[in-house]
Amino acid sequence: EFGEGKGKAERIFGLMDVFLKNDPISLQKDILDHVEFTVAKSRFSFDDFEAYQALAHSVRDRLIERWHDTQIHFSKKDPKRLYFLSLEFLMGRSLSNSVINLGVRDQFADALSQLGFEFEVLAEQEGDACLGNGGLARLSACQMESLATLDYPAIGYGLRYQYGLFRQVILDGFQHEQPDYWLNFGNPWEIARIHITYTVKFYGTVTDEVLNKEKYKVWVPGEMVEAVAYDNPIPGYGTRNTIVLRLWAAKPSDQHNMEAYNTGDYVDAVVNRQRAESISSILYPDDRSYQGKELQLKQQYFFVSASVQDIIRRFKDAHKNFDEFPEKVALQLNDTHPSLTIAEVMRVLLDEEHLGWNRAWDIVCKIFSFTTHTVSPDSLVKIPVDLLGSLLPRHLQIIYDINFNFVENLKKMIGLDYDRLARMSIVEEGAVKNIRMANLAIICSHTVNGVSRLHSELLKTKLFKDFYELWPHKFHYKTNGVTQRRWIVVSNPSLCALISKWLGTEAWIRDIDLLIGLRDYATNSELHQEWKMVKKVNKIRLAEYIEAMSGLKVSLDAMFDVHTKRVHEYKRQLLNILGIIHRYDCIKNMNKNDRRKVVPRVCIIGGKAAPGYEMAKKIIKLFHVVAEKINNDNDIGDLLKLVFIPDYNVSVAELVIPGADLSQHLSTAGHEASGTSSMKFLMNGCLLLATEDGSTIEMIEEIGRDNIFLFGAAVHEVPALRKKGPALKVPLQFLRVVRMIREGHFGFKDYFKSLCDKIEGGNDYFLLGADFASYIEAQAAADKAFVDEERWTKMSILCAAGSGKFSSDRTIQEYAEKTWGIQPCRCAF
Ligand code: GLG
Repeated sequence: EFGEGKGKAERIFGLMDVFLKNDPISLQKDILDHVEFTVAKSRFSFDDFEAYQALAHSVRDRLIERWHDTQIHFSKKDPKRLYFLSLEFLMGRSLSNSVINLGVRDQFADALSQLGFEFEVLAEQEGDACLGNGGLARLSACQMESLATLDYPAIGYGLRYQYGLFRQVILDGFQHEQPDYWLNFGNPWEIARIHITYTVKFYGTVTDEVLNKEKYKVWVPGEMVEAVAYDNPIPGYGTRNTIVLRLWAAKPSDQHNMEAYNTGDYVDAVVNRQRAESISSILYPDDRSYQGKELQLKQQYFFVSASVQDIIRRFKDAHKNFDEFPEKVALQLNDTHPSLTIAEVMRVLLDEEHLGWNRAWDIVCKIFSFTTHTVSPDSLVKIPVDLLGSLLPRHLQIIYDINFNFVENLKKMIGLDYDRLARMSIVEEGAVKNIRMANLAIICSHTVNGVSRLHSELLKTKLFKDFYELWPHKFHYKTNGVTQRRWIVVSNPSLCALISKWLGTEAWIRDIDLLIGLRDYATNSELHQEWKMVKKVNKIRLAEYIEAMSGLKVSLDAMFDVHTKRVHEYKRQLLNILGIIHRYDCIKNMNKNDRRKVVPRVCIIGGKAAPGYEMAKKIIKLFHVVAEKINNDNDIGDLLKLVFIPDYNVSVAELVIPGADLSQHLSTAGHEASGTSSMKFLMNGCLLLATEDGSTIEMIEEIGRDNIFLFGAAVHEVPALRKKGPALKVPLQFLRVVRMIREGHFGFKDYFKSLCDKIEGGNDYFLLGADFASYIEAQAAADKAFVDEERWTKMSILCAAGSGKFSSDRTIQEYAEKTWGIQPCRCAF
């Protein structure tokens, strides 16, 4: 339908090709057009960055085309849609992933080479989109890609932060944070939808109004801000379906404070207006903790309100009333951050759609599902009642009403058990009254998912025990997964080609279970040779990066031992460092003969510490001082080299993971809800050294105990070990390495005192001392396996072969079938 009758449609079709063409000449023409007209450079003179921009725009054209087709198809079919709400998405780079998923990687590479450019070189020009902190945020990105690939009708919603996660700079071994103003050079991967805007209200008062003899609440806001949509297309692999991640940016509202202009305070009024934009300006850099700042709450509500308006607008475009809402809408809350969505949907249905409490509540109970990513009560969002009441007065009323009904019902079910009632109430009493967003989410969601089997057990027996006992049917888990498109096809092209060759098909890229077929060749010597070659190529790539970054030359014969993730006490990077000191100490005390038997290692650590997290920052500094000492010790040479990779992010991970021989996952058992980097390492045939925590337990089942180096206390042993306090026996080697730090062997004696105090004398909450001996043993076992090349290669093949379960395709399919009730809706072009 083109509005002006058929003639116009025909004219348009006559003017343009139905689809963009992907032959080399058409691609070159497109790229050059973008050089000239988008980048505004002469097509006779442009550099790599400009070429990248033009290339990105040519790819974007193809994304837009498919996305339009997908939209039209979805509108026609009107399927139930999934709305995935998350405050964090760690997308990384888009170019390589897009061309692979569009199936035009080789065509673009050919077209570019004829123009004198290399695809790989241009791809390196792209910066990362770091709109998230760590695992949770990257998981959202992987899941969006799987949703597209599996043809599910889904939309992601989030915030378009102007400053992504800080850039980590290391000066003298200390972490410094620099702002990541990532939009400086524009972002070709987003489409600004300046006509899709919604007004978001804050502050103000609630009044009563009567309409047709019914009483309604009316919220008169004190501040209004505009939300503008920025769409980021996400193409599926092996399908035309392209879905969208819609990120909201805050802009000043025109309705804002007209008064100020009229009173002549023009300059002040404009400056004030500008402040509205700060809502979407910055991503909070704290992993697993909630700051409770007003701006953070504003961010949450801003993104929630805009998304809900968008969802309801889309629904109303196709439906006359709300009867079908639960059959057409599934809302996924990614952690507690978007929980306000519940109160917002209630508010809209009550105050704007006038459905009445019972009908609104009935709808709300059918549409929400909630996934929690934590095991720790401290990570659950709590909002002080005073703050919520001032910023969102109507929402506080609604939450109180939901809570009143809930507690009244609960009393009927469990009696007057006041302790339990207090624990389960949405309102936390105390010196500061708080709203517990997790309780709100559990009460109003039909399903509460954990992110691994162990995590779900811990939710049921600890964190949400009271709720589990009340509603066992609500509690489920979907073990996390990662997308093999990014984590093998994009990041490890040589392995990708090798797997396809041996399986005789590329079908595993969509159907990961086929990887299991590699098991048949686990002892095949020809595959072994090729497998080792692939690892070598990736190690060379990583070694070159290390040298370019730090000047350090590392030996390719050494075991590349990698420990990359956010720096946290529970993730125990400190245990790794203590293990390294122990190794160093042992080598120092060996005679020449024994030194010859040492397996050379390159120990690589990377990861950011939250800016206010003192202890994590000390751990980073400790690694650097230890590295300084060891790397400059002539006795040691290539036997042990330490490398810190600064500013670890998605694109760096794509380089590091394929080049790793061994990777470490050391969380104290019971602290890592799932862990997802381990899945990426596993897919790339990297062996794991790990505790029995999070999803590792399920990995053991898939690859077998013999193919992983396990150590440390199991979850059920942890409480008893903690209870022992100072009486806990720790090995002498442990005491010795801690003493070396304490006594200033690596310098900075005073600075590390508090760190040493934290792991000695009964203060060792994360049980480094208790797990030390078994950690050292597991490391020795890894050394032993590494020198037996044949065994190591077989283990490596079996790791990749057994990694199929950890694809986000599997996770998403489970969510779609069991939690969201959505069906694939494949665009049929
Ligand atoms: C969390 C958890 C991880 C988990 C990830 C994705 O700490 O264990 O793998 O979410 O579910 N904050 C996180 O990154």
